[in-house]
Amino acid sequence: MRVISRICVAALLVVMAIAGAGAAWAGYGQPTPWQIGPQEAITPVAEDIVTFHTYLVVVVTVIAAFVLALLLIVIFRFNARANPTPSRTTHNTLLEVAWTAIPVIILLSIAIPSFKILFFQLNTPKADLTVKATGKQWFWSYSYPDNKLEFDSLMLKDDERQKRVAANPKADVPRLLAVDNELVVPVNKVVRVEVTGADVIHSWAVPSFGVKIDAIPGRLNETWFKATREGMYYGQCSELCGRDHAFMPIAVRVVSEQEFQAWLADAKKKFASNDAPAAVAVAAETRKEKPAAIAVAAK
Ligand SMILES: [Cu+2]
Repeated sequence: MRVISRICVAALLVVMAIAGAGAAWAGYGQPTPWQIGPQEAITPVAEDIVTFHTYLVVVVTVIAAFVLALLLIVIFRFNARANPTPSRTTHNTLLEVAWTAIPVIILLSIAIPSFKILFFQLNTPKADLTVKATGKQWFWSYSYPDNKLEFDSLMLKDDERQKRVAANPKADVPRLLAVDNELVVPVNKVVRVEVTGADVIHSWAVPSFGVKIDAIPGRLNETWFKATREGMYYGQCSELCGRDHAFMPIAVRVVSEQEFQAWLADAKKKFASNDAPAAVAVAAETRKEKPAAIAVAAK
């Protein structure tokens, strides 16, 4: 028994060291080299998920160490050479009750916090802002329904990233993650995210927010987050959706309330002027086509 408890304690210490180091190496808003833990949590939901994850790592490590210890004892103490005349003992009521009850208790200790986090994730509190993310092959469209604002968010190609760095050497444009138009949200505000797909199933996921939800055509899914720290947070489409699945990143910029209002005013002008010429051109095109149609009908 002493051997078993020693192995368990040693395993626990290793896990705690790894979990601690994992937190130190964890990426801030994006993955980092040698990162082994989850990305840094910046929403209440993500914090709960990371804590639960650490707890699970401890549980599985202790169980694995315990089973390994039992196996080693059986291999070395009870092999044919060390133990030539085996005991014929069968049934031990206390042991049988214990090996039924203890796993049940372990499973309950996992299930209860797990369901708590699920309900926390799924019940959207009163939202300060609603945004809608639509997954398309292969980019995201974002809209702010209360502000009549809509735009597309496409991954920056390598030459576009180089151009941005040339213009501003401090620009942080991580490969395969940086986009042309980020989703911008205010800090410390509850943001409701409505998620849908325009063609096939995509998935809107941001690890630092603890958010991952499928974008399904014909269905409006809902999730929420409350980012407690300003910064850039990246995610990727997390449902295999076709050829460029790997190239439709999600970039969310969390800013102060004033910065958000300023961005909103700018964005309304920027994206409105983008749409207007197209609408005018389509209208003109329609007008041009009419005489032709009439001509055909006359023939
Ligand atoms: Cu996708």
